Amino acid sequence: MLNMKSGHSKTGPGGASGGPACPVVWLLGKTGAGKSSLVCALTGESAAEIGNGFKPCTRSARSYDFPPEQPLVRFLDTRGLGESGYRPEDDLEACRNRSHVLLVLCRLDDPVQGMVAGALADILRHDRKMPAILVLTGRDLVVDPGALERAERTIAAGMNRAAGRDLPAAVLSLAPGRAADGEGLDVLRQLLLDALPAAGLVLEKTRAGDAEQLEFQKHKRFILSCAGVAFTSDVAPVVGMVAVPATQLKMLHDLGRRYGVKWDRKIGSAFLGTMGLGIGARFAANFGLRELAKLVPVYGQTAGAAAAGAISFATTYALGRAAAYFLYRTANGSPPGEEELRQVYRRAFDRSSNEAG
Ligand SMILES: Nc1nc2c(ncn2[C@@H]2O[C@H](COP(=O)(O)OP(=O)(O)O)[C@@H](O)[C@H]2O)c(=O)[nH]1
Ligand SMILES: [Mg+2]
Repeated sequence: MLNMKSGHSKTGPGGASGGPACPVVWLLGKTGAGKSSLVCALTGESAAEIGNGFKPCTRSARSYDFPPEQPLVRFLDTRGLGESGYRPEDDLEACRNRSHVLLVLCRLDDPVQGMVAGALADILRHDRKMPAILVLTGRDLVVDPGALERAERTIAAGMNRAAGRDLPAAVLSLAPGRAADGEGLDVLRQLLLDALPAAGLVLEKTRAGDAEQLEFQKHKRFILSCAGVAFTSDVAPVVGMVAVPATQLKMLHDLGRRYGVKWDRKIGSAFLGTMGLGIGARFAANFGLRELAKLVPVYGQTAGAAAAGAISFATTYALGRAAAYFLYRTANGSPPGEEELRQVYRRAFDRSSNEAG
């Protein structure tokens, strides 16, 4: 909660208060496994931009923030793994408590993966709950289908043994100079969305859709940045019942401006009323933080099953998505009905929450 006031993205990840202000994706793999290529493929940035954007964090670990101007996700790259003379302990120690999801990269034409398996076992021994995804690269480098299948099976078996569980896996080709492997990347994007929605929503492909959805794409990163503030302000043990509604209120005002609708009491109570929150004219007079706090009842229902930070992220994102929908339709003279708006909220909540069921 301490970083809630400074929580806006200007401080950026890894601000003075220590922890990064956005979700962290840890790339684990030998030099040459395709870590930098994968960051390019996921973000759409060029190799040069990625190369210049990496900042050192330990002797050989470094980080890349995306998007650079307003970071919504951080990649951690432990580089030297598998190089002779490299001792990974320091890097693993430094990265261990700062990451939210682990991507284990192995190139299919490289059968020597013992050091990666060892590091993976070590990381998961310290943090059983860390979600991990196996990323098998170099699909195009193993031409014989039988050999490809064997390589996939052998490497996956080794990593699953090291992890002590079956890791979800994506197989892809990151061949330089060629268009990124759409199919493999889509699988990986979906796995990321399942494991860590706060990162997956940033890295998913822009989806085709109707005019409302296209307009929403322009504001999605803004909403994600507000949700990311909620994500981190609630990592502290005490649920940020004040911090989150303050972020949400500011988000609604800013969204109004973005959609050309002044977010005043009238709009506020119309929105909340349509959300079925029963906040009518009686409350409109002092519409503010206390009323918004009521938007977080999901805590009560779900907090037992999920980290408060993840729930704050999901409620804030879903609230932003629903408000965007409401504002778009209101600006076009056809405000949505209660059922419709709640569906938009529910769907956004489900996508941004990884608590299945
Ligand atoms: N053909 C092909 N080359 C790859 C693939 N993955 C990585 N490479 C190549 O391997 C080299 C190392 O990749 P890089 O992304 O820098 O690996 P890093 O050291 O893990 O960051 C580069 O020349 C890449 O183009 C792949 O899936 N297919
Ligand atoms: Mg690299």
